[in-house]
Amino acid sequence: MRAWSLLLVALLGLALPTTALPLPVATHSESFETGWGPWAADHQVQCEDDGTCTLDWSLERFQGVARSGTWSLENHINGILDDGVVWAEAPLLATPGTPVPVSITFHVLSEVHSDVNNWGVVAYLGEEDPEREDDFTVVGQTDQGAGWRTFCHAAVVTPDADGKVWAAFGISVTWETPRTYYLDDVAVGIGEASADCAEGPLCLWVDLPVCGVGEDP
Ligand SMILES: [Ca+2]
Ligand SMILES: [Ca+2]
Repeated sequence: MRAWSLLLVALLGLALPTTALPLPVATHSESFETGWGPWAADHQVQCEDDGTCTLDWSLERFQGVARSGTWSLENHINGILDDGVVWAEAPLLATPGTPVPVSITFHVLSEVHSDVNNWGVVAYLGEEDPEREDDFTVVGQTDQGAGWRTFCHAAVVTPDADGKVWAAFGISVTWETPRTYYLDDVAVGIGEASADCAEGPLCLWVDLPVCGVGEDP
């Protein structure tokens, strides 16, 4: 290339406005068929902070109830304390210090439709490891119908110096009873809010215990 051509290219480059390219979308999906992937269990109950109680809870992979495949997460909480949140959390990676839209979509199985005794479905997206109930957003309620229901949440997150974006989803005690729910098919989109979240939570009514199209009760 001649020298004048190189100069022209350089001048054009200087003259053209710089347009920020859209960030690539990275989707992290997990169905818990072979393990936890990047996810881990965590919980919080207020009275554990002062040593006056211990929350009776578990969050474990479970085979036999699933929205897809045969495995899901079984979330059990004894709500006798009338308090407590149990969740799965994952540290994911994005560009350090650059604000990025993030979305999370997941599914919770309610075995019955009930107008009372509904528990909170919660989610978190942020730059810090979620440790407390206050970190979470209530994105819906359980037992709005029998079957798997889709829940989602979206936020703009500024990853920390290591590029970490934390995502979490779980169940929050509302009534003083033991309760078990199943959670499956979580997807976190980094770089773009998902269409599901843009449109709000969707319902998918299914036959139990494995996903299939069913009747809206
Ligand atoms: Ca699964
Ligand atoms: Ca945590």
